[in-house]
Amino acid sequence: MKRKTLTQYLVEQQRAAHALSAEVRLLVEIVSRACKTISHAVSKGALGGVLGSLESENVQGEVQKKLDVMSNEVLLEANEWGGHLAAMASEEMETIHLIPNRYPKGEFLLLFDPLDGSSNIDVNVSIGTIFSVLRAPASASGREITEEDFLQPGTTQVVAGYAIYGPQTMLVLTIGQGVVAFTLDREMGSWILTSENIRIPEDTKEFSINMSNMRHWAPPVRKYIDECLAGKTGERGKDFNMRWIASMVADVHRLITRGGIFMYPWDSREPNKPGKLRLMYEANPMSMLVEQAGGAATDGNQRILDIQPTSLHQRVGVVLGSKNEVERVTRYHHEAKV
Ligand code: P6P
Repeated sequence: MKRKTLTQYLVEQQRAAHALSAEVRLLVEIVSRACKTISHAVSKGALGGVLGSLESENVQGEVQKKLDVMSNEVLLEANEWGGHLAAMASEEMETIHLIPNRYPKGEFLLLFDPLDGSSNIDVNVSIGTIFSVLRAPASASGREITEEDFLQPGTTQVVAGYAIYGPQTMLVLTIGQGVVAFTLDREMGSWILTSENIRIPEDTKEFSINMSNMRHWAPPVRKYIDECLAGKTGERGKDFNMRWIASMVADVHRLITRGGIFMYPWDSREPNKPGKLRLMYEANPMSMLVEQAGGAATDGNQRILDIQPTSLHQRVGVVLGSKNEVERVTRYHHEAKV
């Protein structure tokens, strides 16, 4: 049977009971087209003159890669004219990006990490684009959008997704009706539906964490990982495997595909920061995808999607993936507090 394209999937969702709005359908199609452009540039590597770093740093204080800036520009330019957005926010930009007055404005806010894992670009390891869609608050109608309008908990997300630029280029998406995945047919330039109703196994034998930070972890994280390392000889009674790609999109894609637990928890290197990863355009979209696929996502203590943001680029501890493992880590955090 002929496989569906992204367009057919979105048209069918629009017709279905949950009535995906025409603006959201347009938004997803435009973002997915921008991801095709980014995929094309990424795949050229050295041949495209896009590798290497710039002299500049982003708002996170990280050296910007040429592809970081290019990917950001691609997403901004693709989304400015459509009339579906009120404003955008990006890991690569300190302040929000308003839609120029020459274009109509819509009711949605788009947030993105244009190229996550960019430290892997120059060594040809999978990277990706993460995006999240919010509705502009009704109170914003008739006035200019402000950063505060973006500060909504992850439970208010309308759409979440990522593109992963790996051996295949894939788009993994949720509009709140489960998780689906599309594979890019480069010859036709079409996103082809290759996985529907993706479910994350509730148990796993695979954990994903940067072990070099072990001495900096809080006790509950150390306890959990020590038990995994003890394997059959310890109380877990089973051996675990470990993976760390240092590209959140790749590590999360693996657990969405076959189960696992991904952790970037608070550690004592920067005790005043809750974690390394960003809430609004990394943790929230990934948490929506994981929950929609039957997994769980907490900051160690509370559900990530319930966190009320206080600033656009705020960071958060992340523990997400197979439900039973995330619940174990979260339980250890709660026990440590009593
Ligand atoms: P570390 C990439 O820079 C990133 O933001 C995530 O994609 C990834 O999970 C994490 O940082 C890797 O961090 O400290 O292991 O290099």
